[in-house]
Amino acid sequence: MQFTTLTMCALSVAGAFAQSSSKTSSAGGASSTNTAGGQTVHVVTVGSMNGSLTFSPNDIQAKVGEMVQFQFMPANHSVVQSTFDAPCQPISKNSNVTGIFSGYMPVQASASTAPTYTIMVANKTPMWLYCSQGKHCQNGMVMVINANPAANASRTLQEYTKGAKQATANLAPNVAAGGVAGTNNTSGSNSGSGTGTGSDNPSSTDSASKPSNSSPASAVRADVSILGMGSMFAIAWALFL
Ligand SMILES: [Cu+2]
Repeated sequence: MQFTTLTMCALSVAGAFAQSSSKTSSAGGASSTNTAGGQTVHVVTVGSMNGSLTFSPNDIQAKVGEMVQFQFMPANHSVVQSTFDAPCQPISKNSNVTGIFSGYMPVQASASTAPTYTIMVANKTPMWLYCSQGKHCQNGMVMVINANPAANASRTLQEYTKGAKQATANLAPNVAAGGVAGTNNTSGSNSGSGTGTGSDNPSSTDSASKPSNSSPASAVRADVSILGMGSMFAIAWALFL
């Protein structure tokens, strides 16, 4: 599971029953699309079954109102938002933006489901993200949502990665914020709502490196009880499937 764009109805429980569903997957696992309604969810795999320190994909474009779901592989990663200029530090340290933080997501190597963390994209401002575990940020576990090379050619994922490499510390916020946690099975339940907020100046993109990984065990399906639909929606979804 590398890059998946899921489209699902997260607008109403009734919608889950009303909408048709389809799923396509490319043979190479490069991408797949689920549609069951109106909501697009971009899936990012955090880490990998082989232990690589990657977000995959690491450079995505998401429209306002779309969602990004992080799916966590072993062993223990996180997603934190920083400014472009201060990688490996929570954005709240360097701006008035709270930013997103998934919390740490420990996952056993034998796990058959992946914890998830889902945000809604609130605007087109680039969101610079890193993993706060160990030296993962310094070692390149970084990504960007909505890089904007047209607006600022010097702000690339490549440059952000360079900055991360030189960071003297890798810090995490105290509490999770900005998204909704769940699991990628259909029996999970959760509640709450979240909004991802960009807070940085426009930036550029680096599409040179798309880290590869494999997650053979994870026939991953996005948790549907995202963004506040709660357990009722999860149950509805399970029935619907
Ligand atoms: Cu990590």
